[in-house]
Amino acid sequence: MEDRFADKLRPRGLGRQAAHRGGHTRYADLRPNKVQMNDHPTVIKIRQTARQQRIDPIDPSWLRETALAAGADDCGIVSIGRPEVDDQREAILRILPGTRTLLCYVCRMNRTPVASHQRSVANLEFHQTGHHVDDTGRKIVEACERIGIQAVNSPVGFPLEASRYPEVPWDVSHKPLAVAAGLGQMGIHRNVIHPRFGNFILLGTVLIAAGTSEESKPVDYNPCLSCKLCVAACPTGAIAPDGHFDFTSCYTHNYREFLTGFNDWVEMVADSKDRFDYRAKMTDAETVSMWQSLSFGANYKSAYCIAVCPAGEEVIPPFLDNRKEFLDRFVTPLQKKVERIYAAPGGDAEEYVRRRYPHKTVKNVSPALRPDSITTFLFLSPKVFQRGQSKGLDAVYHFTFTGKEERKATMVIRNQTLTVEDGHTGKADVHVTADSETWVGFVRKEKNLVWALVRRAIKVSGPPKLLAAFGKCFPA
Ligand code: B12
Ligand code: SF4
Repeated sequence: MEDRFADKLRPRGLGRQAAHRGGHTRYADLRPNKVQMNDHPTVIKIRQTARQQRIDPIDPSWLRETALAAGADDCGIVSIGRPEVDDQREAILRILPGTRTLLCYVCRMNRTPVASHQRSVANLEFHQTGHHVDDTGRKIVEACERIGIQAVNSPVGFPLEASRYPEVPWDVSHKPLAVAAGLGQMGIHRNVIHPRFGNFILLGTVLIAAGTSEESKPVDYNPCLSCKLCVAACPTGAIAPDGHFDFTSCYTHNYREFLTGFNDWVEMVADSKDRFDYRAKMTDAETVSMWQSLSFGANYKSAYCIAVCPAGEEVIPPFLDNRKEFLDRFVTPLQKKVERIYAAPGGDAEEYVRRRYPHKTVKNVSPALRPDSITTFLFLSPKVFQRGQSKGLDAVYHFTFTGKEERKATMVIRNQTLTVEDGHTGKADVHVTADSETWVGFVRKEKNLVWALVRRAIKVSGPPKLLAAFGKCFPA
């Protein structure tokens, strides 16, 4: 009975030897033999049709016209050999082996909705433009496939390669490629500013497995005016006037309902004794917001840095005409907004909001960016390091990890900067010797430090105050 059913499913022309053996169909058994392949209708049809020539190299003006027709507002071309691609080349070639050209493009966002203090309005514009960027990439890929060229569009942001978390979960970093493609320069707020459209753009990149004869050069000036309105508007203090970007401050607030912000919420639910305990931790509005993010796409909490930026030829006129009016219209409403700001306890953002925006409420949450190995501990440390908390600290920490992951590393905290190096360098002020799994468990708050010290799974030599000062730089 089973065999007759399998016979019915077998495409015509396949040898009878393709029957199940011992319950498993072997792939080799399913292949048609050569005579049957020659008789196959698809094979006959294709052999009789004149095949389109693969066009390589591609005409650069065809690429540009295709990108604009697909929905891009501007585009540029970068060859895979360019030095700006050095740190991404390997990842790009893993996605599309044979990539020789990167077609970078931008899609404009409507400025007034992005500048709105209503999150629903601004988020809709971010999401819709994000979808438009992805659609544009798909259409470019479709056009390339029609001329026999393989191409891949890289997501605007999400989905990410989530399984790689907490290591970098994306492969193509659009910003440096857009800069190489002459689509703008990064402003003090780390977003790419287009000479005409300003920072009201989202970026896309299509990887193309063919060459082209021309490519773009970076814009020879930075459209950023250094007006620092982004510094003034950011509610978390993530953008410093000196150009330092505090990843954790931005991520913990703006991405509260994304990625590990979501992890933290799940753990809050899991830790709650009952509904009343949960309600003590989360307001009804926050739960509704989480539901909204899950249903309609995760919503950003701020992006004020983009909203207030006056750079770009099409954006700047009202700023040049009347600065005070520009500030009153775009910056002040965001500064005055009464809202909840998510911040790591004891981190730089918490301090900043309490000092700068006393009318905003700080809610302490964990960024939940935690390592799962010594490698990810060393990788993530600079991302979560809080330079404000390291003021006055000048110390060298040597780590010796034993057990599952044997590794030596040096961390130096000096001039409010953290550097991480492999091996032991310089003279240590503090030496930590730790079983690698115990250390990771301690950083993840799964293992108790006192218990680990008593059991000698973690040993510390050096002044305890330097160890405490170290911990203060990494609020969790
Ligand atoms: C990671 C990321 C972020 C991070 C870090 C941003 C940053 N400044 O690098 C966070 C979560 C903070 C973020 C926030 C925002 N982002 Co974002 N983001 C990205 C993403 C996925 C990669 C960024 C990147 O390439 N960085 C450059 C590399 C070279 O930076 P880096 O110094 O090596 O590493 C930094 C980060 O990448 C991060 N990082 C490093 N390793 C890891 C590992 C993990 C697990 C995580 C989570 C982060 C992380 O820490 C570093 C410190 O800044 C891109 C999409 C993409 N695939 O390119 C969008 C992108 C950069 N984001 C964008 C936008 C619009 C935003 C927001 C406005 C979101 C919003 N709508 O509210 C804010 C703006 C914040 C700001 N002022 O920069 C746009 C920028 C458009 C433009 N005009 O330039 C992009 C290009 C998306 C797109 N396709 O258009 N973003
Ligand atoms: S997205 Fe928000 S928190 Fe992040 S830098 Fe911009 S204004 Fe600040």
